[in-house]
Order: sequence, then structure tokens, then C-alpha cells
Amino acid sequence: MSEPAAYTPPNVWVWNKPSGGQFANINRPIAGPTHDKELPVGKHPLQLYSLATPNGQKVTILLEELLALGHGGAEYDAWLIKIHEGEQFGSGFVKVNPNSKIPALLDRSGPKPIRVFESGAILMYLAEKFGAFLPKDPGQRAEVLSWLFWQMGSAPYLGGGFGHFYAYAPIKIEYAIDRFTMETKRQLDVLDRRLAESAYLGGADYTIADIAVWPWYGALVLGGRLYGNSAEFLQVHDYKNVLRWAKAIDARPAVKRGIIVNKMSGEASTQVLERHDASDFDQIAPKI
Ligand SMILES: N[C@@H](CCC(=O)N[C@@H](CS)C(=O)NCC(=O)O)C(=O)O
Repeated sequence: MSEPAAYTPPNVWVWNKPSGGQFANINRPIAGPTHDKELPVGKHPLQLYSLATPNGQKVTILLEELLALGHGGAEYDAWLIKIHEGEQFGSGFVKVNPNSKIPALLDRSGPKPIRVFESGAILMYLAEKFGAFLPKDPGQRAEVLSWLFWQMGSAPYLGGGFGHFYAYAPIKIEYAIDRFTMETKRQLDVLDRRLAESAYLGGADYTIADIAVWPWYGALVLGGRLYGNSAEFLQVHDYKNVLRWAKAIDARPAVKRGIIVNKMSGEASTQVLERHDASDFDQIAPKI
């Protein structure tokens, strides 16, 4: 096994140098705003401040699904937050999410604006507000919420663990890659066994559990969407039920729209940097 340079932690950790790696410029050991900047506000009841990472895509997928079902109250303005430039540390953003991470939502439909942060909380809030994609029956609801919270607890091992050490860390550490590859494959097996039993994670119907899990684990097994060559490295074709489920969700028109909102990477013709109206998708070819 190749060893990284030897390091003995001191008694007290001091922040005296960047941590290295792709996100070094935004990593810091303190919370709170770094600068004054109010957030823009558009014409719709829902104001979303986000970026098309898997965590951001969950919310835009749900909003597009709600609109496709005819819930006009789900009309939204999606504003771009460039996290690589530190926009999540602006004072206005920190007021909506004190944790300084996208996605963050402001619901201005009532007498007093309601803020919601953490993607799982946003999905639950919207599903409850519109009575969609979250069953009312206690047993079915418990199953959906269990998979929703499974995603919240599990994806940091995939993104912050596997993805970080496989793709982003400044050095390749075999120990770290082995540890998080093992956990990622175990998680894919958890999903595969569940999806052998039912069409979707919560049961027969597509719900916010699928909407939360798909942008991470669906993107992983569909290949080429997360972490370079990771689909081959992880041998994702072994997880046949996850693949079947991932392809079915990938084919949904609302998903095709949701994943390109606030998108800054890839071909320019596949990016809707900000979404303020359904017609904002018209620039995209082929039409979706
Ligand atoms: N648990 C959070 C995670 C959100 C998160 O990690 N967002 C990332 C982008 S995917 C972010 O904003 N990072 C900026 C930063 O860490 O400064 C959620 O599900 O909403």
C-alpha cells in the first residue's frame, strides 16, 4: 500500500494554511458571513438559491415535478449561488441558511417569509405544502421518510468520502479510497436489494425518497456524471435493480428539466443558469 507523507497531529490544530484540493479556497473552520450581500428576489412565491450539484438538483427536480402535476403555487425563481466563489458566505444567504450551503429556499407565499435549509427538509416542506410525493398512510410515509433520511446520512460517505478521495484530494491515499469505496459499494448493495423488492424506494410509487437519492446514486450508476471513471471503478453494472430504477427516473421530463437548472458546467446549450419562467428551458435543444 502506498503511504502518504507521515504526519503527527499537534496537540492543538491551527488554521495556518489551505487544506489543499479542489475546494481549498472555500474551506474554513468558522461559520457566519464573510461579506455583506443581499439576495435577489423574483416575482414567484418560492425563491430558491442554489446550484446544480446533486443536493441542488433534488429541489429543482421536485419543483419541476410539482409544476408538471399542475401545482401553480410551485412556480419558482432559481437564483445561482456560485459556491466556488464563496457566494454562500454572503450575509443574505447566511440569513436563509446559517450553514452556508446550497440549496436554500425562501417561501414568500404567506404573510411572513419562511426559510428552509437542508435539502431533505426542503423536500419534506414542499411535499407537505402541496400534498404530493409523500404518502399520507403512516406505514408508507414511514418507509419514504426512512429512505429520505437514509440519503441524508449516507451521501456524505459517497460525496465527502469516496468522491473526495477518489477525484478531488490533492494526493491519492489508498487507505482512504479503499475505506470509502467499500462503503459506497455497500450502500449500492443496500439500494439494489431494496429495489429488488419494489419499483421505487418507498414502494410502488415515485416519491421524495427517490428524488433525494437519484441525483447521487442514480447519477453514479448511470456513469460519467459523477467522479470521472468511477462507474467502471465501482463496477456499477452489478447493481441491476439500481440501474433499472435510475434509467426510469432519468427518462422523466421533469427530471430532465430539474437537473439543468442552475447548471454551470457542461455544454452551454445544456445550462439554465437561472430559472424564472418555464420558457427559460426553450433555449435548450432538443426541447424537453
Ligand atoms: N446536507 C446538506 C448538504 C448541502 C451541501 O453540502 N451543499 C454543498 C454543495 S453540494 C455546498 O453548498 N457547499 C459549499 C460549502 O461547503 O461551502 C443538504 O442536503 O442540503
